[in-house]
Amino acid sequence: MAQEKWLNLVERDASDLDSAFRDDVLQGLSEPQKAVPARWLYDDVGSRLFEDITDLPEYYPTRAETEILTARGEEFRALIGPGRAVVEFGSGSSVKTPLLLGCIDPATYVPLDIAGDFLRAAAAELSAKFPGMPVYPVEADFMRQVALPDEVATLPKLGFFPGSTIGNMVARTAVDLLRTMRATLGEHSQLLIGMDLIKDPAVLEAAYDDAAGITAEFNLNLARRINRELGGTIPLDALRHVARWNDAFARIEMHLEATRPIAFEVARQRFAMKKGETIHTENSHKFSRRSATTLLLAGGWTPLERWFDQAERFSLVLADATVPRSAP
Ligand code: AVJ
Repeated sequence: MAQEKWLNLVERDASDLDSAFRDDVLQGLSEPQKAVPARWLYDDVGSRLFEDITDLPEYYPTRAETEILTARGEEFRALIGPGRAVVEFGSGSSVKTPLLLGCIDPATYVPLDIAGDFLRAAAAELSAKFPGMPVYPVEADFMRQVALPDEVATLPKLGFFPGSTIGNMVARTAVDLLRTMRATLGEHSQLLIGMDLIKDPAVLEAAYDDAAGITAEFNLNLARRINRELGGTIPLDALRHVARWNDAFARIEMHLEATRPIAFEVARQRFAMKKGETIHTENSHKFSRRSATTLLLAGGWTPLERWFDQAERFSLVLADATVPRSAP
């Protein structure tokens, strides 16, 4: 069946991922403020836990962004136009994607993700929803430039980066990523990007420390993954999930805090934590209208249009790879 051909998974650099995980963890645990890059939260278990987070009453970003995607289809259609290859960066379960694909009449869909099994399943499901539209899943780390499948080479691209995942990066890394996306997508491409907004810290902290404890599970899964995949001996019962608003940097930080002094090994290297010491596991930067614009411009993208949910908690920005010629 033709559809199956479209679903052949292209693996761009998955073989490097295991050693990259080990290197990041060993280096991160050796720093004075222990830290592990947030991308490693998203193995298959972590990706599934994140899906559960998106259903939580406290976690507003998914509902706010879905509200925008549902309400603004006509405007997307007018500004984006038909016939593009939609390239989604970190597609996960692709739940929001049909809302976009359904209104813009795209040529193909290219989901990129590092969680292979998850990607495969999501691509198959999406393909069934849009029979006749080829889907080319690519298992790749979207932080690096990706060689897109030959079949989409000549098509104009729309990058889709929902969820405010850009907020996981510090500004320097976010700018690198935006520039890398521009290189992946090529000239005349567009980018539709979700950017969460600065708001009451109490609302933000609740969104990242839910009453049901799902976000805590999601955070702890990283330690579990280190134990499983890197021969770790981290005592999970001695780690506590913490989410706090860092106002100076306009971001929510997730940490794993030691509730007693602990010692453990990862890949045969020894580490210790004092009581109260933390491993910093995620940043989720929040934006103002202006800081969002500045970041996009620095990354080589010119904002064309911006939409908000009714409560103005979240924004979706459509940007263009064409940078205007500078005034003086
Ligand atoms: C997947 C990056 C959008 O930062 O809001 C949710 C990840 N972490 N709860 C976010 C996350 C804890 C999420 N993003």
